[in-house]
Amino acid sequence: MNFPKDVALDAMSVQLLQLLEGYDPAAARLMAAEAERQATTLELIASENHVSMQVMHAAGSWLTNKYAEGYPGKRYYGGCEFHDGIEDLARERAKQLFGCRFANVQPHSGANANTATFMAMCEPGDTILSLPIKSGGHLSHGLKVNFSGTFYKIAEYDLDATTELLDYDAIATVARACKPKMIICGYSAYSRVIDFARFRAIADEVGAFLMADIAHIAGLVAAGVHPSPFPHAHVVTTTTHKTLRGPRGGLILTNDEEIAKKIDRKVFPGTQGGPLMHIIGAKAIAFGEALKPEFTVYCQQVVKNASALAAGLVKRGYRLCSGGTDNHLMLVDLRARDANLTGANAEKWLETAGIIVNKNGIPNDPRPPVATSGLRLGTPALTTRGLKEADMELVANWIDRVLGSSGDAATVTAVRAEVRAFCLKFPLFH
Ligand code: DSN
Repeated sequence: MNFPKDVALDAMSVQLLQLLEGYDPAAARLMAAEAERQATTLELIASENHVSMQVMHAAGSWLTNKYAEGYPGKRYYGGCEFHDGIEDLARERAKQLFGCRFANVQPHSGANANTATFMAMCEPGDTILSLPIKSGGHLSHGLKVNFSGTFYKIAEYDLDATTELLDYDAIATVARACKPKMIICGYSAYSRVIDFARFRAIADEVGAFLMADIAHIAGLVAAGVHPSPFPHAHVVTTTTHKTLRGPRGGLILTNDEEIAKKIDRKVFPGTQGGPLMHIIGAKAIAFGEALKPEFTVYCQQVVKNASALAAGLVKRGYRLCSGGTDNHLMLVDLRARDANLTGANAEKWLETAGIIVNKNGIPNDPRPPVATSGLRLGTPALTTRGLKEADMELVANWIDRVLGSSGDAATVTAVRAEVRAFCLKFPLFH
């Protein structure tokens, strides 16, 4: 395998590539290239992270071989003894992590968790109140082309047009008018603290359920760095692979026994068949990691790094939506730096320089989603690698050199070399 000598790989990954080299060279080449890409680029996509070696290899283990439809103690297949143990371990750790009574660890993804939750809490045609995707919501919260917007009547609240913050009085007004069956809070591109207690007060006033989708901030919530949706939300959904730093997957939590029973039925057999037991095994290990004191320190550093990166960008003339960040991400309005700069160009130029980001619409963005005026940047992955506040100044500087030069080829090449050398000082596993 022609793997670059200066990129460190853990022993099991080396073995895997060696196993594949003669067996399936096409797959081996692509997997090696991806390992190198991750090791030599700066990952600033707010919804991504680098899992530990243990979580990564558990996700590729013999647990993948089993059908375990049903739940621990009530399976539709024989041979599930140890799978029951694994799923129980994941459930118990999830409950401990979020301080709640019930956990379903089977959703294959966050969108699947939301599908099962919608089906458990509402009937088709019921009204659901949520923030639209264009303002930082999520497609599974009611986008027309998604199941949520197809089978439910979606009412929307929006951010305040001036402050770009949640306006709880305005949300209450919309809720009184549309009388939803369920209100959704929790977002994909909102950089401020969410007041779950206030949302619950609004839900109670109009007789609605409150669903909190904490996919982005789950790690911060588990670590106590962002307020918890419990005891306010009736149901909490999340992914497990963002700030929580687990394998790709979903999770549903609640304190209510009746809701928990409905959720279980709607995950299986309602919307899924056999659970991905290798992923549930990896979730158990990741939740165990998140219960350790080091994880709290990690999440605190994620937030400190986001503040430092935000300051570095503001200093260089960028505008941050809502004026800043309280969590792991920021939404950058590029037009303040250069009126012609689009998110699409910024994403492309930065990728060539080894800085991985995603274009993102900003509130009331005049440009279409394929262009956008913004970038969404997050610090979970960089913090996993060990970067600290001082490093954020370097990152802001690299970003600005690339964007300030409008993607000039010589500048991008120079930054790419610097980023690669820098990344090699921060191996993915340490
Ligand atoms: N696509 C995810 C994100 O990037 O935020 C949400 O599902």
